[in-house]
Amino acid sequence: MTLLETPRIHSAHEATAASSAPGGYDGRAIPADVAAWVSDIAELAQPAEIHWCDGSTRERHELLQQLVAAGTIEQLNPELRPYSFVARSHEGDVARLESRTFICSQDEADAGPTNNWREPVAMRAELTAVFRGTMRGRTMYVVPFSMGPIGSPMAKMGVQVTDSPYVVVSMGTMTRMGSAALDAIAAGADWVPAVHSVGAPLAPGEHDVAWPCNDAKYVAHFPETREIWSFGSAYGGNAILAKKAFALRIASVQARDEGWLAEHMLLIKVTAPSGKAYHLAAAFPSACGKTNLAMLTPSIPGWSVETIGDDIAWLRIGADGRLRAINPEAGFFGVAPGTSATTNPTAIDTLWGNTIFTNVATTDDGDVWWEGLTPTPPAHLTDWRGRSWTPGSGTRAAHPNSRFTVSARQCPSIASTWEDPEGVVVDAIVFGGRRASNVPLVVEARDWDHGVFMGATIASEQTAAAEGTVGELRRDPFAMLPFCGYNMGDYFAHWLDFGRRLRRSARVPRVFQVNWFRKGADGSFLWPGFGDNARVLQWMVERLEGTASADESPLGCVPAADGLNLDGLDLDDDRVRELFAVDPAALRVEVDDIERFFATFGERLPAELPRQFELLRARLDD
Ligand code: GTP
Ligand code: SPV
Ligand code: MN
Repeated sequence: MTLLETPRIHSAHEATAASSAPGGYDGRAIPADVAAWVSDIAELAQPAEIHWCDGSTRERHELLQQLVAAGTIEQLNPELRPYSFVARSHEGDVARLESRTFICSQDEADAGPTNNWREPVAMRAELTAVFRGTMRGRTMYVVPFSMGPIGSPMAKMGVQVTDSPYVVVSMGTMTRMGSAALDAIAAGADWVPAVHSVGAPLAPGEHDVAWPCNDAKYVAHFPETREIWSFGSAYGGNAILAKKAFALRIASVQARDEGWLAEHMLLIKVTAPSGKAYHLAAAFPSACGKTNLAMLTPSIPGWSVETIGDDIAWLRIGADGRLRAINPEAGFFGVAPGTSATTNPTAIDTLWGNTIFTNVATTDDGDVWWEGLTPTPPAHLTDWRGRSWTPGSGTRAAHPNSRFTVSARQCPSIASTWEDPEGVVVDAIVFGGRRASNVPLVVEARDWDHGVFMGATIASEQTAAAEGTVGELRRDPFAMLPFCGYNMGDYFAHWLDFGRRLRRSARVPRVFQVNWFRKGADGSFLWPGFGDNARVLQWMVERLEGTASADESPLGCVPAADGLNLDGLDLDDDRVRELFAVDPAALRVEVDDIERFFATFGERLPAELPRQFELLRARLDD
């Protein structure tokens, strides 16, 4: 391979020689293995320059200025939305691409039936070809990051290289990014390498586009060597590789090997009127309500909910034998549409400033708008594509997967313990999905193994978070379908085994299943949702405390009559009945679907799941 130009490895310290900004690099601080890897990638991708990110606010400021100059982002009106920006992506780069997400394990069976497997040697050859020269004319940023508070025994390090400054600023919000992470690596921490390019090399003098990307896209994972290679997209989980690629796909493999869990879960602290606090971890598929539950403002007096995380949780059995969890992220990459002062006032407060919005609409006075922000849209907007938009045009002003990127520190409901290096004690685990029919508002599992069956059989209507047909029902076990880095059958076995280990410890968390999205015959949601979901949290807490009674249903335990606090809610008895209705005939169709789904795992399906399945079938036939 011939190099057009030998990349010059310079330090942030050098780059900002006039400043005495702390955290700059002085050659010595760069671990040799990181330097060697960076230089290998540079040789392949041939960037014009290399920039080692120190994570300083000055560096962030300079990158934002540069992104404005390049037209990638536009600054919003500082009086309405201080120090905030809107990005408009390429129209073909708006969501995660599951069909281009690959698990490249040596053995196809280790990727399992739910993943796209690619033979690793062939994939390496393919990736080498697409990455050759792909950063020409661009700067390659080296982005060291920590998932979890630096110094936490549960934290893990990574280094991403990327030629997208938009991705760098996103990583700066979503992770603990910069020299402190590199120092932890220099001190001996393991790190996961992640290579990212938008796949749009620039010829000398060529004018850049606002959102460079490539029609060919890859998000490839090598679980055995713990590597990530992503090409062609700058959007969300395709490009912010610390998030889904590392903290879920690679981390799930690490978790299997090391005896912990890496999950697509929010984490909250719920405090009852008695002052007693409980922690819940809840897994819902993409765009199914994690951020909203994480920031919930209870509609019932005396209860409070504090936020620890809104998308990913890492759970392990602590030294005290309790189940403990951290949020490995440092920010929120949240769904904009539907977020309003009524549905999620905490998110609205969080987004007051210092926020990057992507693919939302903008108002004529330089603020943001999306469907659901206000009951009626402003008379004129610029839509997510950058075109003039008026109500009644028949198009959406904001893209359905438009998002905000904001620091967790700005969230008024953030718990004081959210960065506790030991994690918080988890009292209950919740599984949910978006189900118009069949699935009741809330059900409690009979025990851990039944809870694993609930998690394994989650189905949900597809949302705009990934490509595909919105509304189509699919199995999304543990809300991890797009995020489990290994054979999902082995993952189920790992959960069952984790339960056996928990049973030997002090206390096994309770497991629940919820569905905020059941619809009535008229097609509207039966349950008001959002702040009223606190009523369901109350029932869960009372189950934990042993004060709420439950009735048996074929699916598990449901609130007894009057068990759910519906005070002040205008919900007639018929609706409540519909919310909890169990229709054996419809569920038998569902059971057949589960059977077909389980069959795809062959001998990798742990025996406990068919056993749970037969129990369910028998209960439905009773
Ligand atoms: P990812 O970031 O993709 O993982 O999504 P998420 O699970 O965090 O979903 P989020 O909380 O952002 O919600 C997605 C959409 O569902 C938004 O449009 C919300 O307004 C809507 N939503 C959330 N909670 C509820 C609820 O209780 N009821 C109803 N009807 N809609 C809800
Ligand atoms: C999801 O799709 O579950 C997300 C958004 O949280 S992304 O980071 O793009 O994966
Ligand atoms: Mn998510």
